[in-house]
Amino acid sequence: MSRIVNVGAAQMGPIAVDESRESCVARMIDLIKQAKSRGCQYVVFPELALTTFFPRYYEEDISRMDAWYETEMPSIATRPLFEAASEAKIGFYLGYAELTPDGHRYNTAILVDETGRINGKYRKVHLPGHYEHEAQRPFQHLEKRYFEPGDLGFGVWRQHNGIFGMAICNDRRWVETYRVMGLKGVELVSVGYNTPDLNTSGDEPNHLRMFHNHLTLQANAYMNATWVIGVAKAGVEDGCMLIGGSCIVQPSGEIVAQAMTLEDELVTATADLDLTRLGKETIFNFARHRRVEHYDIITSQTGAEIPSELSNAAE
Ligand code: CDT
Repeated sequence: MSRIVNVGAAQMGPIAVDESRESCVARMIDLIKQAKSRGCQYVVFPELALTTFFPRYYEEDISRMDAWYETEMPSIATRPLFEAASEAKIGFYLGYAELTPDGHRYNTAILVDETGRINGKYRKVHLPGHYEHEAQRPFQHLEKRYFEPGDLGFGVWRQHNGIFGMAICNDRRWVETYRVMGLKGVELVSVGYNTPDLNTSGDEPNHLRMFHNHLTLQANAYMNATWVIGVAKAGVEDGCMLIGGSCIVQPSGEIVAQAMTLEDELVTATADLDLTRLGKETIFNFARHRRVEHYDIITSQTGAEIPSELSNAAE
């Protein structure tokens, strides 16, 4: 049973506001064909990979945004991707906006196995941005308006003889995301993202957007002894610059392959899932070293609260 998986980070360039799902799927099928020719068995696509990043548009009546969401998966438009991938015996991660039959809206990713079967589903937990139009911003980021926080938690699934997990964009900045999956033995975490190169909430040099992207992917890979594949939708989309920097991170925390462009680009690496063992059995052997008696506050309290009595250092 091989635990060596040839993996691909299938970065996508911008998706135009009027670009059809069929066009996006055709681009993804081209990336699948490249992945096949390079021996990949698993490919990761970005967050919201079937449309432009529509939360940058404000709409008072949310139901008027329904056309941006998928109501079935696979659909007529996306089935060719499932067929191309299963024909190539490639599993994949795909991000899209989901509208459920009972009217819930989620920022969702699915894990599809090499036969084209949906093996797992994740709904984004850490939604960034704001609910209302905020005129002072150069562009809007209305994820809190258009999505509910995910209701499925951080699952893991058996795939490619390993344990695979998923997260979406802003989730990658939160240690809890990876630690919950780490406690389920995760060996490969896939993360699609759409990250503007500008922080519209405060003053911050643009270069920090890429630094924080890689910092969080690499640090959490190391601290949970897992592979992490981060995949961007990149380039100037509808006047908004999105960072690239898609990368494959090994369990040591080092980047082993990284995108060079802001366009559709496949980045590949050979992921030996057994490279997770060193960390999991030694420095990050959770069973041996974690001290849960000191961690209650992590799940019982959400925001920071300064204790009424601060202990002073020297006793
Ligand atoms: N899509 C997404 O989650 N983007 C956020 C943008 C920053 S906050 C508005 C991110 O974490 O990259």
